[in-house]
Amino acid sequence: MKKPATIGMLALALVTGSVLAQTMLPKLAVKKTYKVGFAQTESNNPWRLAETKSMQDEAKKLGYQLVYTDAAGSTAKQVADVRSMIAQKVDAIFLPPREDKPLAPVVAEARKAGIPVILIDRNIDPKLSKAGTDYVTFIGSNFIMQGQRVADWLVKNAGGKTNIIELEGTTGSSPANDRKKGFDDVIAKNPKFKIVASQTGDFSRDKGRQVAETLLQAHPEANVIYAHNDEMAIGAVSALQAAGKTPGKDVLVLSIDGGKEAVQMVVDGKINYVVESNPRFGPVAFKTLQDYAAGKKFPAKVVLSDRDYNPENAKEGLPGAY
Ligand code: GYE
Repeated sequence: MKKPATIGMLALALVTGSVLAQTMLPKLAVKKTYKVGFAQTESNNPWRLAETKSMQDEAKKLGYQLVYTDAAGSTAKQVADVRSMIAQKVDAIFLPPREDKPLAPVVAEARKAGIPVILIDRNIDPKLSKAGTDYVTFIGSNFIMQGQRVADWLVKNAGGKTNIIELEGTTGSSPANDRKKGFDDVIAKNPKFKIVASQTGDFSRDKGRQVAETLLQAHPEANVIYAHNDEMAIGAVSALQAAGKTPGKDVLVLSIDGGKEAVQMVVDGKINYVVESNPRFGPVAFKTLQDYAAGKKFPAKVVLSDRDYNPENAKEGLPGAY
């Protein structure tokens, strides 16, 4: 009688154990210092550089070791970078998933290796990875709201300009998906406005310029350009100038990010409206890590608030832009 019961209990314990292992986040010990990974996506724009600097500054301030990698715009490299951090047994990983699906498997691998992951700046497809189970939390902006804010501004201030070219961010990235959804949904409710073309410029200045050039030729009626980030908006400004059009006047230019160069262009009247996306993650990211170690529970998202820049406030806001 005793024997089967023991085996039964053991089997139950094993099953329960493995279920728990599948559903619980790894613990993080409270320590004086940590070795933490930060797997950056790329470093080709001021937003990324500001984010990296903020993370490095905070790690330095706290006396933590930061294992920093740069995926140079390759999602496959970012996957490999996270794997190498797991192999190096870092205490925790800060991850901005370049695309929202391909990073899900390595987030699970980190958890299985006992390493908590905190997502920063970009999110993962919620069907593939869950906050509180696969990773601790997502810290970042509400991208849908950013897109809505740009569209709301346009609806109020268009002055009859209603034919929109949309320059999308990196395909499959959460900010590109959500900035499109937020904007397009508001536009769909305002039948005077029309998105005449929408294409990716990969969040890059040069691609943004090239795509804007092509789309402006194909759609000479376009008089609004909505870019999912500053870099593509700055590229679009060049494309407009090359086409003999005055950016900000003949064609309204709208963007998201709020870097110094773009805010200066709002001051100069070349860009009309910018919603900020705050890249200064260092303090909030490391505070989250410490609070997590101390046992605090987190919501699925820690949402940062973003300001905006328009012709009335841009000059005053310029010194605070990154
Ligand atoms: O807008 C863009 C960057 O993920 C929120 O990525 C970030 C975006 C930001 O390359 O400029």
